[in-house]
Amino acid sequence: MRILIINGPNLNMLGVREPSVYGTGSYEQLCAMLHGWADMLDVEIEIFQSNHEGAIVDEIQEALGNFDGIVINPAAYTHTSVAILDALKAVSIPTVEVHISDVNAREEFRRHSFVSLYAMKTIAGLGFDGYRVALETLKTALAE
Ligand code: CA2
Repeated sequence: MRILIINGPNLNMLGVREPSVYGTGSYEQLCAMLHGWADMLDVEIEIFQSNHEGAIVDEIQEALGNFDGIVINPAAYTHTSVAILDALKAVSIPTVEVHISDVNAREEFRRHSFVSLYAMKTIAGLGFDGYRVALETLKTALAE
C-alpha cells in the first residue's frame, strides 16, 4: 500500500515560529515520525512539501496510478485552493486531510476548507499525531 503525504506552504518552517499553535517539533522531526509510523503500519510513504500551489497540483496529478492514498495538509491553500480540490477530484484517490492546529477554534477564515469537500475525513487539532491517525484511517479504508 503506497501513500503520498503532501504538505503545503510554510510547513517546512515548523518549529521555527508559532510554537504555541504548531508545537515545537521541526519539519524534519515530523518527517522522521511519519517514516516511523509508516514502518509500524507497514505502509510505503513518500513525503512531498511545496510552497507553490501549481507544484502541489502537479504532484497530485502524478499520483494517479502510483499511490493508493493521499494524506494532505494543504496549509493556507486549504482555505483558498479550488485548484487543489479539482486535482484531488480528478485523480479520485482516497484522501485524508490533516491540520496540526484546531482550525475551527482559530480565525473565522480557517473554518472553511475546499479540500474537505473531497476528503473522506478531516483531522484537526491533534498536532503531529493527526498524521498518524490519518495513515491509520487510510490503511483501514483501503483494506476494506
Ligand atoms: O494547522 C494546520 O496544520 C494548518 O494547515 C497550518 C497552516 C494554516 O494556514 C492552516 O490554517 C492550518 C499554516 C502552516 C504554516 O506553518 C507555520 C510554521 C511555522 C511558523 C509559522 C507558520
